[in-house]
Amino acid sequence: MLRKIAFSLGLGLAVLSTGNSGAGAQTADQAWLKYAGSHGRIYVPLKVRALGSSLLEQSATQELRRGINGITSGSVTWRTSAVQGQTVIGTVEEVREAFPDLKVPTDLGADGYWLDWEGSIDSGATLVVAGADQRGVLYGAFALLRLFASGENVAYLNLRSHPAMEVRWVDQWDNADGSIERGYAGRSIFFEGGKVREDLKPVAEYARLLASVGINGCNVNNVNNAAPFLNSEMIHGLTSVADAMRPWGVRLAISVDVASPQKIGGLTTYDPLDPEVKAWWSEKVNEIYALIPDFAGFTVKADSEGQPGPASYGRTPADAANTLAAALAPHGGVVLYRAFVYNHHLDWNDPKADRARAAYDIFHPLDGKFAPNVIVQTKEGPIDFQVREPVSPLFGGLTETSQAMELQITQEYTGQQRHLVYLAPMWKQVLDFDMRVGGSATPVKKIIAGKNGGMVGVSGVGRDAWLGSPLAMANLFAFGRLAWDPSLAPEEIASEWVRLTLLAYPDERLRRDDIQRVVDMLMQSWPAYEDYTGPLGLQTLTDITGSHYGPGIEGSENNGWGQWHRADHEGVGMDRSVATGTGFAGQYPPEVAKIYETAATTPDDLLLFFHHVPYTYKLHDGKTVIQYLYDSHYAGAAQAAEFVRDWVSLKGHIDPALYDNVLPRLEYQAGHAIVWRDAIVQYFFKLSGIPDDQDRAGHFPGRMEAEDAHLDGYQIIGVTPWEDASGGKAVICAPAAESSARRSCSAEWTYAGASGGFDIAAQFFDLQGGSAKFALKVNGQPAGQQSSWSADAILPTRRPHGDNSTRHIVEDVALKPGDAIRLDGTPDASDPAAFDYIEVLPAATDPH
Ligand code: GCV
Repeated sequence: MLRKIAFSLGLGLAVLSTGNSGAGAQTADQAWLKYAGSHGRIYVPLKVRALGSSLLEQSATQELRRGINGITSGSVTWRTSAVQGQTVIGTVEEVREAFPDLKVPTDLGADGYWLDWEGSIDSGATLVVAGADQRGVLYGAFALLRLFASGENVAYLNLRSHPAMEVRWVDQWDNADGSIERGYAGRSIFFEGGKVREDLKPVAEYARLLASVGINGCNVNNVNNAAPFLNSEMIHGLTSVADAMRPWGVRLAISVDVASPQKIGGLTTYDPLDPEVKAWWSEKVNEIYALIPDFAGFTVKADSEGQPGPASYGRTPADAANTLAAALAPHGGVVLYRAFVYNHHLDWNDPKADRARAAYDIFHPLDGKFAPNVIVQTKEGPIDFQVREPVSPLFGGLTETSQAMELQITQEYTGQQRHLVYLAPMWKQVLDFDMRVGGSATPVKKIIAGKNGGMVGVSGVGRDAWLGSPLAMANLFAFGRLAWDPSLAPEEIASEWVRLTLLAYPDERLRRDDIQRVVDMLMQSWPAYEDYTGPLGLQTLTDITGSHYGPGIEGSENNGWGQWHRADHEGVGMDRSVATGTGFAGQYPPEVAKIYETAATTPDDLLLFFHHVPYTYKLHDGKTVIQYLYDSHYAGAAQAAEFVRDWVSLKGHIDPALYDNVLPRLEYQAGHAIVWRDAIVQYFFKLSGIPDDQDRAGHFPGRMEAEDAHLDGYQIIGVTPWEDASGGKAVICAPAAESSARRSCSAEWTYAGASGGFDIAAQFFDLQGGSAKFALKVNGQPAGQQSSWSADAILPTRRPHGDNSTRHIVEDVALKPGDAIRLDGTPDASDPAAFDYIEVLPAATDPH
């Protein structure tokens, strides 16, 4: 069982809620660009000579000097060897001119680089960093530093590389007021109070971080609130943002509202085919390029989730995209038109209605009708960044159109950075998926790399240490690495990131095993999250109309949003077959469509996405669907607990600050995984009425419900949704503000188990609006160390349910039959010290 949650949860919750905002400068060094050391023996000519003086080459040179200096003369100087000679940096033309005898490649792809070692370790060497172009120089410098810092030997190196995709962008969903839609790491680094921020140093550092993994574009504003960004004042402000990112080869893009000609231009229409509208866009685009000559282009969300669009005038997405494209084309800009267009007022009672169909139904007929500088940007799955979805069939349905795949780095439906979920394995499956277009091998990565397409990652970085959680940074890193080279293995990327992030600590005790342990944690994290949230293609079983965080199974049903799973007493899953369902399966090319058409041929992990089956339906290994639902939730929660033990085993081997930052996050995750497990297991147990063959569903040894206690002041409430609390009920103490006479409430049980030493977990609701206090007592005395705590985390929502249900463990409590166990709760402001149950657990060995 988990240990020390009691001790560290307070710290952890503080970390979860406040991060490092306001604490010193926000720099790329806080991520993977630490340059503090290396564990391999590295040989490096220390002198860096720049052949060119362009802006990007200056950045490359400065970075190389900084990196080499840091790695070789910082606090971790062991095992580096200075080599006589020089590290030379420049474009291929410059290198050719400076070294006429060198066989410099003549066919490097755009943005590519060549790293070449000439000479020897003993008698002196020239280490060449040659870029196909200026960006290539920068990427070559970062590639070399990555090798150094991850402990690779670069002596006698000869390496060339170029990106597989042209579009390698991140999208921010930042609002002008400084908030970030689906951001979990503080406020915007770009905007505040309706304007561009004055301090853009973090923007420059962000661009540096992005460049280090080859990202070349950044769209800075929310697709849902784009109109203000075309005001002339804002465009002026954006020039500073472009200036901050330019030295790192990251081009600025913005989201635009297609109704802008009317909303801010004062026209009476925004019909994309109206000549005045077209002229307005051209003029606006000219205004932008006059200030930002390397402006990258526009991203568009239209006719989607309430955003205006061409449908208002009976026009198509191609009409709207082409109008914008025509304005941008003379300047070399592009339009990323999002295929996330669907009707969110679908009829839930219509068995043929299916949101998953929308992108293909709308965009496939337009194939070939888009201007060459339009790229259709499609989310990787047909719904919305769920924990597992099939690949969007649209990738196979647009053979004449440039395409980009949109992925989500910010963990909206995958734990919001409070849960460790390394997403590269999910992305890799999508990239490798063979669409069989025309009956031949067409992996999605090949489709998007063709015709100037690529990958766009919704990143959501903020002022709180970029993504808030240090381990979540692996996702940003992996996104860039995969957009550069989608053939990389997620494990390889994880290993690289772990070495860059963890090796920076000058402790020789960090062993190969430790590195592998963290890599394994990352690799196990997406499967674990899928197991305890929504396995078998059910999608993330969260309230899709709320925070998208904790369990909320029925939130997906009975509404028009179309994220349905259709669970009833008999069975579960959406029938998307052609024969009897919505026909979605038929949107794939024939070989793939055939696989998804029947339950027998559909892979188990997508079964319920494509088929409605009885709970007793047998998966490929013979296990029933219902038993799998029970088992996977227990296995996923057990894996989350294992992450804590894995991390604890690194104590003393890694940077103590990193260790302390991550541990409470993992402890919190382990507790929240139990909330997920219990919610989904009890929901399907009740709905199906089918017992768990391991007898866990509905049985919680050692659990004592709040509603069964002798209550003094506490009132029993029904929790909504009911499955988010054990037995559907919890207790609240009337908030102090509403009942000034009452300062605290208590719940008391008489212990009837065996004598011995135990841990006691208290499952409480940590609500915003105050910091309620709790104290656990046995026979009137504090139950042990850390038996008092505060509910001071910032978790979603202000009413008790699965978003904010969390646990505190009091360790080593001596109990004997007849003992009185009491939990005192003291409300604070509007936080009513709500709790669900306590649980007496076997005491575990302390792994700390
Ligand atoms: C920016 C989902 C998210 C929204 C997001 C939308 C989109 O629905 O919950 O926050 O809006 O996707 O991608 O446009």
